[in-house]
Amino acid sequence: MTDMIVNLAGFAVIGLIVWWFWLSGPRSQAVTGPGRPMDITVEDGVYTPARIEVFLGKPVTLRFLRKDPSPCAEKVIFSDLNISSDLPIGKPQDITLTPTKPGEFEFTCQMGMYRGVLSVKRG
Ligand SMILES: [Cu+2]
Repeated sequence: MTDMIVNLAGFAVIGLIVWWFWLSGPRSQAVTGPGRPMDITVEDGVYTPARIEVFLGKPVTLRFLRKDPSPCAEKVIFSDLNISSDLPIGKPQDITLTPTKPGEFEFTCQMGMYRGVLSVKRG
């Protein structure tokens, strides 16, 4: 009986981990447009916010603030948009772009551990 409870607890933990990493989606979201830069913190393996909504044809500035000193975080790459940039530690790095096609564009560190999504909407 005790074994079964332990097993069930184990499955519950596994389920929670699966949900957290693969199914819960980005844990923060922000919308931005022309004007003010959008701050994105790079820390503890996550971009915050990890999902950024922008509008087609409207220039935006994404301001990356890297707090993670590990080499993992040293670059941000928008592979679909042919944009990449080095991120200095503790110093904001701006990336300005104008979305030219709608859709969802992933941005990652060079190893793909940090992950974020740029969602381009028609507007
Ligand atoms: Cu990495």
